[in-house]
Amino acid sequence: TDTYPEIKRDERFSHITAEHVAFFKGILGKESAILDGVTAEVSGDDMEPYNMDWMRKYQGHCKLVLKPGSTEEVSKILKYCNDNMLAVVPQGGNTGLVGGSVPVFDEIVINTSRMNQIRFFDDVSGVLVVDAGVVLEVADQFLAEKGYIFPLDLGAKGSCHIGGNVAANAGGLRLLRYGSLHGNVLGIEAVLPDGTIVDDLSRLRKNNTGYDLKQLFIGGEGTIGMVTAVSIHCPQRSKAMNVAFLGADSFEKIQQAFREAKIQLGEILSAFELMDSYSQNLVHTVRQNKRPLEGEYPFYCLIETSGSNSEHDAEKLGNFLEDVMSKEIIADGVLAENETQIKSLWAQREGIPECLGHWGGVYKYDLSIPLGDLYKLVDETRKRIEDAGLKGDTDDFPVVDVVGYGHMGDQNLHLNIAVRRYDKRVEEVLEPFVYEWTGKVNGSISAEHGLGIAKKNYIGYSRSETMVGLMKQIKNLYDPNGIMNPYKYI
Ligand code: FAD
Ligand code: 2HG
Ligand code: ZN
Repeated sequence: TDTYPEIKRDERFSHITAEHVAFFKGILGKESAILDGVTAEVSGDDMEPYNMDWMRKYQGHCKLVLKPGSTEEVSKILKYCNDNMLAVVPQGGNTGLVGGSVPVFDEIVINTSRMNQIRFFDDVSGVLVVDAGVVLEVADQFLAEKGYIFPLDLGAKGSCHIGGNVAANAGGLRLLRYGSLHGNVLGIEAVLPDGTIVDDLSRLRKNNTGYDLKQLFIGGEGTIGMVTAVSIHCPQRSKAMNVAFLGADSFEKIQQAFREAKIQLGEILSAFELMDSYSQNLVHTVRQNKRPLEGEYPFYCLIETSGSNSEHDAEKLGNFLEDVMSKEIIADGVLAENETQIKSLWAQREGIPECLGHWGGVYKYDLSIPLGDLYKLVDETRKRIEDAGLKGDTDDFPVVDVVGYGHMGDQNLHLNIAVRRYDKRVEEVLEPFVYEWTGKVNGSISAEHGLGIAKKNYIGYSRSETMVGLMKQIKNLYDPNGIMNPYKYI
């Protein structure tokens, strides 16, 4: 795991005592709502899911996990923490990829897993109101029964919480079609560190009554308050879904295919995902599965359409495939013929993050880059790693491979460096190089994962001093004692 020797525990924060624990027990009542390693013995294994991040890269030293069951409980907890200078980390499914969801030192984890009720759904407007701890996939299954879909989908859907998604402003696989949470979230209920309940749980699509303060919590990464419920506009679930998997000889050709997909598939296009051969080779090595296409190509893309008429959409996608192949934009392609094939084609893309972790660790860079330049960074990074003699097939080399994939339709590259172990030499080759490069092409050093602790020192590559200054003012206004998710980006 990565440690941050340069970060010191902030001694303004209190150390947790038996008296504090007794207060929390009084609020929460139930045994199952508190994991108390302060006054009792708790095994490292029991604490680990709350202290260790998904990548096993960032590890905190929390000794107390609180699982409130209601907004009122969150309010009492936060007020007490604020009055007693106890630092906290809001946590959902702990699937975040920037080290933001785990403590750095002994901050108290406030986990939303017990706040898991679906509060309201209107099947005319598609408005859904849920507690922050509802698992994304649970909400989506609930909506599926009503003919609706959650406007966000991502590989961690089985464990991430909607509050966590909103706090991270997750983008995911269908942003191209359904847009960002900044547009879909209609309202938020949140608790400020002083215990104030911010009831902005509007169910309206339009509400131009002053500053739109809920936006500060979307992507706020738990630094100004704790989201306790979310109201969200959900679109109709398309009856028909079709998927194609294509291989191309260059990134230039993938760009041409994207252009054609937008022209020819228009309103039914719901995803356009990029994968390079290196990412697909690693998936194949780990899973030993049959590849979707016979031949191997430097680049692949997955195209999904969602519409109301399966035959019509299949015909459109079939015609598109024929057209791009006849124009030699695409070298080969396959169309899924049934649900099982749709799932297995998606697995080639969604499975990448999990497969890359197979060797021990991954350096992850989640970047917005203007499309024309998007893949150049992967080539340059691979060359730097090779020139430094860090990549090889045996245990002597830390780096397994350098891969690029991502949400092509959103100009969002996932540059991942799969490693056998975390190694300072690798990090030094990558940082600040990747961030400098991204800054120079006017990209963003975080497209959708946030800043957390991983990018806390690099915000300046994407935001001006003035912008960072304004963010600090907001942080100080909402959280004057700094107890909310300290040591992270702000
Ligand atoms: P956590 O990881 O628990 O928390 C994330 C951040 O939000 C932390 O800073 C935490 O302190 C804060 N937070 C959590 N809950 C609250 C709350 N109630 N109030 C205030 N702050 C809170 N991201 C994408 O954008 N697109 C993807 O396609 C994508 N795919 C992924 C695939 C995999 C396999 C994995 C492991 C992750 C992926 N992610 C993706 C990362 C993504 O951010 C998370 O999966 C998800 O949005 C986080 O939800 P969570 O409940 O796990 O939040
Ligand atoms: C995805 O798109 C996620 O699969 C994860 O955002 C990306 O692991 C990553 O770098
Ligand atoms: Zn992503």
